[in-house]
Amino acid sequence: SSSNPIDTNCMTLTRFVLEQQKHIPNATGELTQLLVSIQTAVKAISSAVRKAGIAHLYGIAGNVNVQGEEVKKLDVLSNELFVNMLTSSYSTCLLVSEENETALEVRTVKVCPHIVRPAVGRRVNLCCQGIGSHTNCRFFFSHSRKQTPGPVTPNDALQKGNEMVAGGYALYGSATMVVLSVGKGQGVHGFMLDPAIGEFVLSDYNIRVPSRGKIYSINEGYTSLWAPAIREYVDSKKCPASGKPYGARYIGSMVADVHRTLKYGGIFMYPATQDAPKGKLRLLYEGNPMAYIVQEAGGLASNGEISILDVQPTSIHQRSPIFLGSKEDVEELLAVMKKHEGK
Ligand code: P6P
Repeated sequence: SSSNPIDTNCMTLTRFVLEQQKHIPNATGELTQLLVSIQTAVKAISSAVRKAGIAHLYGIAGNVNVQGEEVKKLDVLSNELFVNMLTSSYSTCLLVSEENETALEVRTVKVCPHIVRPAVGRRVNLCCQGIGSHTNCRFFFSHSRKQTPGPVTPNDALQKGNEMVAGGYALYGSATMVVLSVGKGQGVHGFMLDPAIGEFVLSDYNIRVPSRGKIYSINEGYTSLWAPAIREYVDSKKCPASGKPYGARYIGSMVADVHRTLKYGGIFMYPATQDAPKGKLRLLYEGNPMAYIVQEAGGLASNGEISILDVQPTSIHQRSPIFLGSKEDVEELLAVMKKHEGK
């Protein structure tokens, strides 16, 4: 960085997206407008997360979300923030959020093309991790354009991940980061929040997933519930016939686990289990944004049979098994799953 006390030419997220807009035919600036409103919500949540303990934002809000899980205060706050910021951005017509059983139709002056599924920090287990950071708050978004004529309906949200025009996530770790891609071929880039100027500044240009990693990430507490193929694959990482074993890392926050996988490689897995035949993670607002990012960064994301982005959604809160990360690691797992097919 320059010797000046401040960077007089810093590349902010807004400036970066505006510049990328030049390469996108008939860009209208609505996506940029949307991202500005998303940034405002992420900054406000970052501030709330950092003082959650003092502001007594911990604890149970007393209500439950569509999954029947207790929702903590910060989740309610962050959901309200995103809904309000996105609604007032006049650049989206439909919102799907885990906190709302049905899709929220945004009645704006004009029907805007963007459909945003902000999956805000649902289960914000605000435990102060070893390094005093909060890793479970996350927000990710997947934007797609309205494909049907006429007024918006909840079914407009049921689009394949391949229809997305942008996707990304925010991670409130030791720093607050936004990682996103604004279109196929546009690459994946990371921006770190600089509290001094309240801007997200480019910190990781063109993130690429290594073709193979040395880490597997799965909740081994459920080993007894896995299908034989998953068990065989994980065992082969722990006790390989040759070569060194993989390391194990599992934070229990999808954004934190996927962010590590994106940066350092390896594989993140949330398989179907006996008691969750479709797995636990939601296709529309967890699987799709993460698959979009990982694939744009050169990795793979599969449901065990096809690419996550090719799955045709049938309901806004549906779940899907998810296997994503380094191309060679995911291909190796899929080969083991194929071997077990029809057994
Ligand atoms: P498990 C967090 O509760 C979450 O929705 C994801 O962020 C995370 O990957 C997963 O659930 C963890 O689930 O069953 O391993 O605790």
